[in-house]
Amino acid sequence: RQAKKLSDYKAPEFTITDVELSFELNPQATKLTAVYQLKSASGKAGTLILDGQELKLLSVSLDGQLLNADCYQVTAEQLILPGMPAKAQLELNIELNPQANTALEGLYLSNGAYCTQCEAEGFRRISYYLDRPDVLARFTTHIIADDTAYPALLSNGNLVSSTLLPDGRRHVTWVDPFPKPSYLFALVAGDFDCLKGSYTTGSGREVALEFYVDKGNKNRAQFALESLQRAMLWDEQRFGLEYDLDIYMVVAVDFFNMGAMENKGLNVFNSKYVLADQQSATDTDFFNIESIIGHEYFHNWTGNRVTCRDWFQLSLKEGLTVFRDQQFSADMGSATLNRIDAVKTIRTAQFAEDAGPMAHPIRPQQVLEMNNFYTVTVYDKGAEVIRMLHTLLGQDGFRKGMDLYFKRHDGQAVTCDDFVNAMQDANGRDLTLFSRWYQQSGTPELKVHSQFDAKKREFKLLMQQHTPATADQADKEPLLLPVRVELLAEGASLPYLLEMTETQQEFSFAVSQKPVPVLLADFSAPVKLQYQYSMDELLQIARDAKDGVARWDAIQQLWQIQVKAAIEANSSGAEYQLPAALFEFYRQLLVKPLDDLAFTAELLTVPAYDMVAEQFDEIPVQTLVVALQSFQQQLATQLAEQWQLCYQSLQAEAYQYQQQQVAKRALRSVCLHYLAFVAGKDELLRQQYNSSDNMTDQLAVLRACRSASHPLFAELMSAFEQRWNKDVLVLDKWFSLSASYPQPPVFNTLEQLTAHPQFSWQNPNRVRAVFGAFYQQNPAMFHSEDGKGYQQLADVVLKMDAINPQVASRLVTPLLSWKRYQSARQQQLKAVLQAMLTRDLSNDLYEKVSKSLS
Ligand code: HT7
Ligand code: ZN
Repeated sequence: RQAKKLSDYKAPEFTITDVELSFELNPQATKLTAVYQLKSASGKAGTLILDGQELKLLSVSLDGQLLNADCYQVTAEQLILPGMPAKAQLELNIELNPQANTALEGLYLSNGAYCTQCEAEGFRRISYYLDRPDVLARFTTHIIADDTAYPALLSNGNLVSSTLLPDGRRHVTWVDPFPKPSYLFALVAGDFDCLKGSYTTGSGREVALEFYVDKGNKNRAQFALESLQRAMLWDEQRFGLEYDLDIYMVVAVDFFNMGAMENKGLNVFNSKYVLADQQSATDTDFFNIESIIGHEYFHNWTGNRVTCRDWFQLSLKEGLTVFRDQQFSADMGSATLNRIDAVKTIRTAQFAEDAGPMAHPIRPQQVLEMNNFYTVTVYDKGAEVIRMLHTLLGQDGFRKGMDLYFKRHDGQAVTCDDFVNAMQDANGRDLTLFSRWYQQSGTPELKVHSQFDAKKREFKLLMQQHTPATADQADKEPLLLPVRVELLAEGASLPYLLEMTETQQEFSFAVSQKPVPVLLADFSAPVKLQYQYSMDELLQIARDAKDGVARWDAIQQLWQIQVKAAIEANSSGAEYQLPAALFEFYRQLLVKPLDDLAFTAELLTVPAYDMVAEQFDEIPVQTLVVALQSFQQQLATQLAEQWQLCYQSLQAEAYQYQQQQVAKRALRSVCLHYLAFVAGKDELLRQQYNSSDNMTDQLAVLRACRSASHPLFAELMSAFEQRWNKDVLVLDKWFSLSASYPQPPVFNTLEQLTAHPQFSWQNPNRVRAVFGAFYQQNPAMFHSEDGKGYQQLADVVLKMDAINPQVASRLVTPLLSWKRYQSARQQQLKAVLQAMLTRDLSNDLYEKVSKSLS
């Protein structure tokens, strides 16, 4: 199997300027006629090589002449046409079988509706093509299908004609005036309900907004529509970017490999990121909908108008667009809480990726299967890199850079260097050193010491940076790190922005008293910080720092200290008791919550297993699980009265998705969580479950009961299943809760879940709901000592590989990091991976499994 390398990039020898596609839809035999206007870059004739996979080629014509089969060559992945003139019209006739397409790439069926997914390399499963992002063509799409069964026939751009044919079929034509790469092509055909709205752009143009959803779900799309309107306004106000077509359509489908897809003018969404109402969706679901609707909309400029030259540049559009959606969410709600969530993602999933066999820079250098590189590194670390530019240049400087980027590159396919150059040139600042972030993988460690000289009234920070070797790259160089610092002294906080450029550097500050340094405030760089804080200093930061992220982070560090102490106590057979100072801090927070109740809730939450685990080179699974459970039990028991009083002070009100209410529910849920660990709270739990008017509060009860392994769990879960049995999207929550029950019966439960009438191996949402939850939210059982959890997941991965390689390849991730565990687990993990490698694997799975064993 041949990996592709960034260093091998060559501009295409031929390009396609215009594409005309005509689809006659049929579940098993869709007919496609594809007509391309071809042009050679050199002006000379040559061999044209088109990408194609799993296609039935019926005929090929060149400039109107049918070609004999010996004039071209068809392989498993290419159509090779020698002697192609410098300018030509090529026509292909192809037959497709959407019904057999379980990989959900190319043209497939979702509950009877046709839809497409072309990013990254899915268009080649629709037609032979130059399926690479630097070939930009104008697309015209004709769709012919039965008018009764498929009243909605959609594609990119604007609808230019719609004709009912005598045989009862309809023929529609869509023209997209913006040249685009094939990965942005989309087609949808089905019988949907449509929620309509509109948006008037800053320059006064009216844009039709249309949301296509399963029948009966129109009301559940209202929030998504309003989110889109907010996103459109925000992008005009923040970046001066207006929408450019007359119509923006969103289609919600149940069968989908990822969250959503930004096809030009016709987004396709996983229905879970469109449909919501208070009965069926949680506050987090509403938040995610707004953020993902924003993300896909923002791609219209960062991704579609300016696209990627090649797939190694994926972070050009994804890192930047995640940064933009994070800024949008921060402006729509709490900036601090949004930032905390982003930090959690980096510290858990991204640092873990850096430490594992799939480590790669935000611009990968070598790829076997592109679908494997839609990663937390490319997306979220990519967004951190953009954020550092924003920190270094300031909001205005960043905006100047964005303006220049669009001025230079609108309508082009470009590289990450082009983006950094625009930032550099617009601000007159050399960003050569900064660019290293694009080439270097791994998590930098930032070690800091401090010195105070009372006589000189000088405080010094001595900083060292070091990036450990990663699986893909042995040698590392120093990076440009923006380090936000606050110095706390005499009740005041002084802010600084330091720029670290060397391996070692010293920074001096004139102060009269020894300050407590708040280091890496706002998590200003994606690094691991090491500084010896005392408990008292951390508590002071938690109380007095200006930056909310730093306050939260101080509590995280306090918990890390507790975890280490608990592990030490455990090794000498003792049970560790949390210190009085920590109870006192929590008691005060409960008696007098901060103005921001959501932030208070966040501070009162014991870090999750994966946050704590990431601090260890070798993860002591069972000790961590036991320690975290014991911490929650101790807090629950010691402060039982305070949890109860705080809970009672937060009376439920008629549900609205609105900031203050969301915050209040978050704090109530935290109180309820601890109360589930206290005896005698059955009535309270039952009461909240039965009386609440919304999914957030109901799910809080189920989650609390699950975490505390409370006897009520089974009873309430059964009620939930009965209530939501017909609504698969909601039932996914039940699947996840069932799979994350932290006790051994869960292995039987997993079997029962996959036999449930609503479970389907073909539907990624169902598979992820069960098995994603099992490995992400059930560390005790996933890592169970007999290796059963690993074997269970390995079996599922192999089964899925034959159905949907993208899903299989995402599911395998937790099995890859065998080096992070103690020897018995290492052996078990290695054994399942080695067994996998003896099978005939997809490229997706092969790339990951083989790397993990090499
Ligand atoms: N740009 C999209 C990435 C994507 C994708 C989406 C759905 C299914 C398969 C996919 N492969 C890649 C989504 C985004 O980042 O906005
Ligand atoms: Zn994206």
